[in-house]
Amino acid sequence: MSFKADADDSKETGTLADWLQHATHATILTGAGMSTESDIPDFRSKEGWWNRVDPRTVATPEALQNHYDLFHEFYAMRIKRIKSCTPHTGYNILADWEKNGLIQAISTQNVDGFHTRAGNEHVYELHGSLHQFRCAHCARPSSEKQFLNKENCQHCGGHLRPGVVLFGETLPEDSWKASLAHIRRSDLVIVIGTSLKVYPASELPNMTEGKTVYINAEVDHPNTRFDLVIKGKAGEVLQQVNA
Ligand code: BV8
Ligand code: ZN
Repeated sequence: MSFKADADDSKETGTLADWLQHATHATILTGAGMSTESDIPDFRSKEGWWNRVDPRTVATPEALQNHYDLFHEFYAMRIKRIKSCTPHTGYNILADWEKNGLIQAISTQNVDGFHTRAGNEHVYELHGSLHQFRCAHCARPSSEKQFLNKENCQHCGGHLRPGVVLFGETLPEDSWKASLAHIRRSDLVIVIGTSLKVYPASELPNMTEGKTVYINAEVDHPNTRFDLVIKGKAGEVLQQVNA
């Protein structure tokens, strides 16, 4: 059975509040839609990055290797953008939920580090982070300043890159394993602001026997995969669940 509701429909947010109170192990899975209310664009919406830039030209190992200028420009722009943004109220709510024992972990596809910044401690970054840097050649760590200045690696002269997972690269094993473990033992999984189009993170909601909830701004097809679907903006829905 699947319910559908708008953010202003308090029945559905009330159902989620009830499930949250009764869950013994709850895990959150977030995507780029969690950060649009903080003014960070997502990827696949009308205003998203992939409607302006072809991901193959900027977010693949081939781009890093063959078009470093474009690759560097794209990531430098995003890093600078994040600096002028801050986590919104929805982030603070998720941090409170963890402090109060209502949720146990957050797995995120986001690379902005906002969950940690908002105060969550059990955060698993499935697609890495825009706050870590390394040499693309020898893998030694470097700094944000070196990356933004477009310096080369001090050890081998290689190009520097942010610690994000590009298309075709494998996910960090520790984050993936921890996410799987949390989701497998969860009796409640809440998926927020993701199109679920990117493998293997897209498989995570299928790996629980617990209740599943989908909170997303666009819900265009009947979503039988979830026990509860709430159409709305992440920040607004979370505030209503908390009310
Ligand atoms: C892997 C870089 C094993 C980091 C990103 C065919 C060819 C080649 C590869 C593949 C293929 N088929 C499948 C693959 C695998 C590929 C994949 O899934 N591709 C898809 C797209 C077809 N996956 C991989 O390559 C992964 N690795 O599989 O390794 C392997 C290795 C070698 C060979 C085979 C297998 C690596 C995946 C990581 C990719 N990295 N970007 C960066 O620059 O950030 S992906 C990119 O998408 C982002 O990183 C992001 O994290 C990720 C997920 O996107 P979402 O977060 O879901 O964002 P999206 O915009 O899509 O959706 C946002 C939603 O929120 C929307 O629905 C919107 O309506 C909603 N929304 C907006 N605002 C709000 C809101 N909702 C609520 N409130 C709001 N306010
Ligand atoms: Zn190097």
